[in-house]
Amino acid sequence: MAYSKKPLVGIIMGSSSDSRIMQGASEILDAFSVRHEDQIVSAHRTPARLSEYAKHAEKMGFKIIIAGAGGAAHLPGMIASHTVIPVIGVPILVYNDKQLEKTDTSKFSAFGGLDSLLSITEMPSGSPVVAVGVNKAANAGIYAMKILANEFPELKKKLVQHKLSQHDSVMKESEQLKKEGLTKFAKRKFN
Ligand code: RP5
Repeated sequence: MAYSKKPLVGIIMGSSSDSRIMQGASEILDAFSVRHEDQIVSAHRTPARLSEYAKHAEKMGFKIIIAGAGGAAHLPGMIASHTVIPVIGVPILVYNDKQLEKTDTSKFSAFGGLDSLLSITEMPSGSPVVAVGVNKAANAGIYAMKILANEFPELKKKLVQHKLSQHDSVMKESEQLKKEGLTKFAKRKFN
C-alpha cells in the first residue's frame, strides 16, 4: 500500500552519473511503498532549473528532498536555500564517465568524496542540509522514512520491522561464522 497518491519525496541528483549511487535511496522508498519523483537537476549546468525545481517541489507538496551530488556539491545547499522543505544531502564519490576514458584513474574525486561531504555539511548558518556518509544513499532513504514515520504510523511499524530484520541477519551470520570458523567463513564470503 502506498501512503499517498502523490509523491512524498523528491529525489534529485546533479548528473545521470549519480544515478547508480542514488538508486540506493529509491530502493528503500520502494521497499517502504513511499512514492517519490526522481529528476536530474544540475546546480552548475542548469542553474535556473534549480530554482524552478524548488518551486515545483513546494507545489507538489514534497515533505522531504533527497539531493545527491559529487565534487563541489552545491545542489543540496542551493535547493535548501530556495525552500523550507527539509533536504537530506548525499555526498557522492564522483565517477565521471561522461568525459573521461574508463581507464582514467582520475574519474573518482581527487579528494575521495570529502569534497562533496564538506560542500554539503558546511552550509553557512541559516540554510542547513543534513548529510549521510559518502555514497550512503540508502541511509538517506531510511532517514526520510524516519521523518515520515512521525506522520504515518504504518511506516513506524515498518521501520521497527526493518531493524528486526537487520538484527536477525547479523545473528544468522554470526551462527554461520561460529559453525565454520573465521578462516573458512571469510574465505567463502570474500574470495
Ligand atoms: C556533479 O558533478 C554531479 O553531481 C556529479 O557527481 C559530478 C560529475 O558529473 P558528470 O560530469 O559525470 O555529469 O555536478
